[in-house]
Amino acid sequence: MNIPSSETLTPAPRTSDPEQLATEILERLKYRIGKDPKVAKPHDWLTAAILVARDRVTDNWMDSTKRTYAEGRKRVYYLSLEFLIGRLMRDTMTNIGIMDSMRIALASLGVDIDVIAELEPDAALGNGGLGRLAACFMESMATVDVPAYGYGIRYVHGLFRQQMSDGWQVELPENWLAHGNPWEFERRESSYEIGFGGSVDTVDVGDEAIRYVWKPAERVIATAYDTPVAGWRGQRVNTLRLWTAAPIDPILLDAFNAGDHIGALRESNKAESLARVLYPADATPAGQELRLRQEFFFSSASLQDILRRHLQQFPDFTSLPDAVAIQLNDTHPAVAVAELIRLLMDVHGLDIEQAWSIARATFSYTNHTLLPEALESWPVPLFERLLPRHMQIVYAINAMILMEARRQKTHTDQQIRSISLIDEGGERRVRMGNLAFVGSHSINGVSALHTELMKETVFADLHRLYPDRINNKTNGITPRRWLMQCNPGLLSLIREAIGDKFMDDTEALKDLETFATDSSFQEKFAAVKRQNKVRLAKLVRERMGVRIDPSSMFDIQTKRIHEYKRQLLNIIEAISLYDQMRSRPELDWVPRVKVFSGKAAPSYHNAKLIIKLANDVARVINNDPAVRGLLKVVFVPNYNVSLAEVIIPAADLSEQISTAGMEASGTGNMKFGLNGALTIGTLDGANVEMRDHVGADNIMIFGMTAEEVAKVRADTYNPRAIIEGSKELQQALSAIASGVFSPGDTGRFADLVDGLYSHDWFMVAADFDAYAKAQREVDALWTDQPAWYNKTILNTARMGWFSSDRTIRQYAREIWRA
Ligand code: B1N
Repeated sequence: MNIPSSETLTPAPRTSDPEQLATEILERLKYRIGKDPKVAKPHDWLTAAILVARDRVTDNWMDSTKRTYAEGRKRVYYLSLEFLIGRLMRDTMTNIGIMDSMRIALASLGVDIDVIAELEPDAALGNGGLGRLAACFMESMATVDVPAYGYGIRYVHGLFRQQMSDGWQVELPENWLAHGNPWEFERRESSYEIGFGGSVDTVDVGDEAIRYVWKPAERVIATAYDTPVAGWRGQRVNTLRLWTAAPIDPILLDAFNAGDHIGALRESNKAESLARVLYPADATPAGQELRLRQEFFFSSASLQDILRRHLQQFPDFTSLPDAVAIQLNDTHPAVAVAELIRLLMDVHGLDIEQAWSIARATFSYTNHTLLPEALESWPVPLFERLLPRHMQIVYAINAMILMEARRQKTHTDQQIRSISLIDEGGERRVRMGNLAFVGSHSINGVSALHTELMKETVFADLHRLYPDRINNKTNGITPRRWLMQCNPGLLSLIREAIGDKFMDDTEALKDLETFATDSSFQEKFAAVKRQNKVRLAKLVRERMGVRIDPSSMFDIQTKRIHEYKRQLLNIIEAISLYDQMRSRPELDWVPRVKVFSGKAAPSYHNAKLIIKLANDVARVINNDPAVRGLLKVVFVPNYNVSLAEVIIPAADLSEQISTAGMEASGTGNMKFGLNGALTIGTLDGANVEMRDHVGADNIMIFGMTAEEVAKVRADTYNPRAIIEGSKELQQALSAIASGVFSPGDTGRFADLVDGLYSHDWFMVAADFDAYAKAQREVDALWTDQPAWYNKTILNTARMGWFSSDRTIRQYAREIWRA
């Protein structure tokens, strides 16, 4: 029998006229979902529409894979514990160019695409910027034609849903797979065994050589699920491969038959717990055993998959670094360094020198934070118990590195200690950052400032030993999702003004510069902004019952809640403004709405208290007639990718106010700027480069520099003296402490207020006056609307460089050589 190739199964190039699409939708509805249109529910229509899009993507997906083989292209593997992809329907349909036809096709069947689009779950397999970056990178790698696989975990429950209960954050489980996932393909054949625990044996293999054999005590099976990721214009489609965990024996029948029904499922539960839930930690410590298990689980499965694919094409692994680049997204997959060496040595028979040099030439590592509490390290006893063979390998690598450092004679004992893979101060711990560093040929930071600080702080001594390895790759965002899809009004306006070139080359947005002072363009730009604000106001009223006025300035801070991001600074400034509005009602106050949104790590006490404070302050200010509606505060619950898509286009002012030196890059800052918001911010992370691109006149920078922060910290900072020297700040703090916002519970915010007086680690007091002054300058600018729009249009025009296409091209050229 002749087996048809997949080509002969591919229908002639499909047209995407609405009639054809409508026919396909009805086909999917009938044969894949088993429904007649008369009884189909909105979810069925959603699934049918997605299946039509997925089939079209699949044609290009297979072509892309074949092309990668045929052209002998290098493959890039992006290992990340998080992919915060959000909804995929609009993204995919836009990228393959069928969005408009789909709208018409569905309408002809009586279905509103915007209604069913809202039903698609928001895949929240990530916490914040790091996970969202991975998602933007996946889309950009497909767009700029880099053959790439994203590897991660298919969490059954993504990031928790946030609800407010009397202003406190409550976490509820998220269930994105409740209606199934029409995007993914299960790949039963891509399954691998993953071991934990046990012991290490040695076997004599002759010639005085020995081989190590790890005998794990526990084993689980990792199985792949693939989601196609289509780039802009749909030519390349890459793969997001997420692993799920299953037991080898789904049920222990002996135990079951002996009546132990729970015990019979214990192994099964333990295995499945690996892929059960995402750790809700964003730059906060997540150091439990299950986390290390997750890290090893997905690293090992991914490497086994990579090595198997390599051997299908090449005779051995000497060619691995030429054929493969593996990017470690932070230290979460750093154990892969030891696992690759184990696989090459123990399974494939290489010696340690060969394995080590192949590993280093293959891996590269991105650091995303300098916060000491977020730098991963594992207690040696835990690491050794779970991964005994990897512990040996870590010691072996460490010996090589420390010897190299000693030979160079440039490092003091203290410096040698800081290079070590083992932290010997107190309980011994494996330092995952050092492991990732020494196992990689490239170590990059995510903004220019962050990269310089990496060289000066956490990795100073490793940098002296390997001065050519640290490099910068400033983050970016995909302009498809974060401009073209989330802001259709602005998209049309820009196309009308400068044509479509920017849709393929975001930096062509520069052509808008000439319109920045054009009053008729300014009016249209303002009208688009207003429409977006009306949309947000509607959402706020529906979800929260609060009315906000679209003609007010929308002043927005959305991101994870973290002390270093200083939502507290923003709230205190709101309180101070409230004080002043009441005491000087005769002044021309600029109407403002302060919008907050973001989740706190469930175990992060102060972050949760900040959410409560925002809500308590909102209640008091919003209900005080003396304010006359000139100031409103809202905390919008459950920030996620789809909510961001509504909030960001509606911002007039973007708050990027972290303590200088602490935000590695930020990416929300870029999204707001691109969508025509003015930024008020510190010289931190990528804000510094945003100032360089948009021009210092078009961004409101305030506060201490990273250098000043470090200096003030070293010189015994005295926040109490600063607070006592600032009337506004002192008043705001005493309002909080005296229970103005927590009547009957004056102690509620003591941890926050006392923290400011006693240490103020994040320098809220030190920057307060500068921040308040900058806010009044923002007010003044607002009263001159042509000047305001001149600046915000220039922001949109000059933010093109922050496209993740640019970032990916830099990774491809300078790190991956792909
Ligand atoms: O990564 C983003 C940056 O833009 C942000 O500035 C940075 O804060 C963020 C442990 C993290 N750094 N570290 C994390 C996330 C989860 C976790 O479990 C750390 N996230 C960042 C993209 O570069």
